Amino acid sequence: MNVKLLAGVMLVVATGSACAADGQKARKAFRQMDLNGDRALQFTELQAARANLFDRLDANRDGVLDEGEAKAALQRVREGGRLQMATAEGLDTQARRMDANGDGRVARAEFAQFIPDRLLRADTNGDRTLSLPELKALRQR
Ligand SMILES: [Ca+2]
Ligand SMILES: [Ca+2]
Ligand SMILES: [Ca+2]
Repeated sequence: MNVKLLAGVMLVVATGSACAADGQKARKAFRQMDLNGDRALQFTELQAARANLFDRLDANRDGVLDEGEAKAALQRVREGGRLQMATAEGLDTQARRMDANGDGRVARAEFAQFIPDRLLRADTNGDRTLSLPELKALRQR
């Protein structure tokens, strides 16, 4: 299993929706993820969104993302033109962090719990919530 490839896919797909370059798309993604409607993105809301995303990517529904599923997702990311972002993220480190038990596969819980470094850093006041100003700063970086 190519965990590195998988991590790249996951990063772009998940962070891409939260900070899409296109403002309208970003707003729509934000409204979908902001479950409690407080106009801020709690990490718990992000994790719920990632669990949903996992279910979309897990084509054979076995609760684990395999290489074929990762490649299919990567293909979609490529078409969306977001690949550059993935390569900038320090994939090795992120991949190791996502595969929490180190068995070389990414299970649904591991995937959902994982918060990409980019988003951890964006939470500048450390309250595990991304406020609108914090998200805005993220998009400008
Ligand atoms: Ca919220
Ligand atoms: Ca699967
Ligand atoms: Ca915050």
